[in-house]
Amino acid sequence: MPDQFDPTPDDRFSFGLWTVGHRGHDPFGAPTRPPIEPEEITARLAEVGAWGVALHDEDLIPYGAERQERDRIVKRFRDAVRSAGLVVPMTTVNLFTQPVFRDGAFTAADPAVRRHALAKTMAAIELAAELEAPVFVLWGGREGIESGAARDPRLALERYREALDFLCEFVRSQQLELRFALEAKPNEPRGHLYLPTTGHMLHFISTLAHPEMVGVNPEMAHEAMAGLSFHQAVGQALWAGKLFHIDLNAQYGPRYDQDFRFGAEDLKEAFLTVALLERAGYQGARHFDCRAYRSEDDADVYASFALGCMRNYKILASKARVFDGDPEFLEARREAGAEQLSEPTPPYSQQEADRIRAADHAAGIDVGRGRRHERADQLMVELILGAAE
Ligand code: GCO
Ligand code: MN
Ligand code: MN
Repeated sequence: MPDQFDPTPDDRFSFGLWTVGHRGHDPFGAPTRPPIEPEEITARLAEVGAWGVALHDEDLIPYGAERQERDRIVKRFRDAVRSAGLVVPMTTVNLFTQPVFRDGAFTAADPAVRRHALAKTMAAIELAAELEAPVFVLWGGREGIESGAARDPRLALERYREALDFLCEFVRSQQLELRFALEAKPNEPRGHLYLPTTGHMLHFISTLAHPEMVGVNPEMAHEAMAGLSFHQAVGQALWAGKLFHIDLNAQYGPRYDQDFRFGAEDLKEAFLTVALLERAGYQGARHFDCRAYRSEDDADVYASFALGCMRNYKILASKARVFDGDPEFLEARREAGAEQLSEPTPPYSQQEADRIRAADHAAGIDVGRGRRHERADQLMVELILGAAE
């Protein structure tokens, strides 16, 4: 039965072709779902209330396709997107599947591989422009090592930086509005990836020639693989004005990248993420980078998995409105210091420094008083569990 949690295009939910299109294969097993065309994925996404469809170049165009065939494929897909009433909020380039990228792409030791990676990315940027995608994600799946014996990380990072600078100049030369969003992951498929967390990415961006063109695409599963809190990574990205895109999904602790349905694990972290995005007025795509369990068929993929991601977001968003608006919650959070933290510290001046040093601030602090985080957290948990509405 449809209800207020069923998605509409106004919610700006998007899925990658590679997510709902995933056929259930894994390193140990063959596909469990039959092949499906991008056009059918697009139509089915529209049916369940999604707003956008994202893609890698190779989700649509086979590697090495001739120009004519490529143009035909792109036209057919554009028509399908248009007739489904969807948009393409993000595209990306696959720099990890082909054997040529076995030792990296932008950070490959072999300069010819690095040039090939740039050429493939420039072609993918042209595709982004044709599909009117405003954001281009770069996820460095092969940018890393298993053994550091023959790699100085400083050199690899320098090559990485040069690639980004090159690509920013390319986008400027084409007078495109496109912005880049860098996606961190600690490992998988390489043993160690360069720039393994969103925090690493944020610093890296500050070294670029055009930092204003580059932001981040944090993924929930990837921060969890590193044992980190996703909403804190998202918070730092928002604080830096760099949340250009987001990959929502779920992950059970530090293990292989599970890419589960949003809300399938760690509901508290999912809630804190949604509350933060909604409070911050995040305007970008709410993108799900996840895949249905291998055990499922395509009916489950749309009716339970895709719809589930979107419904879970909306259910959590409605709870976040209570969390940020209901007097009982506001009072509990105030008691735990939420308002105190919003009071700024005065900027440095000689007088201010003297004043601060002259007073005995510690004397006024009741060190015996608890900070009431237990109560704020318990209330939040009751809200998530549905006991406090
Ligand atoms: C993964 C990554 C990818 C990227 C995608 C877009 O773990 O495999 O999250 O799904 O998000 O390649 O760049
Ligand atoms: Mn992932
Ligand atoms: Mn991702």
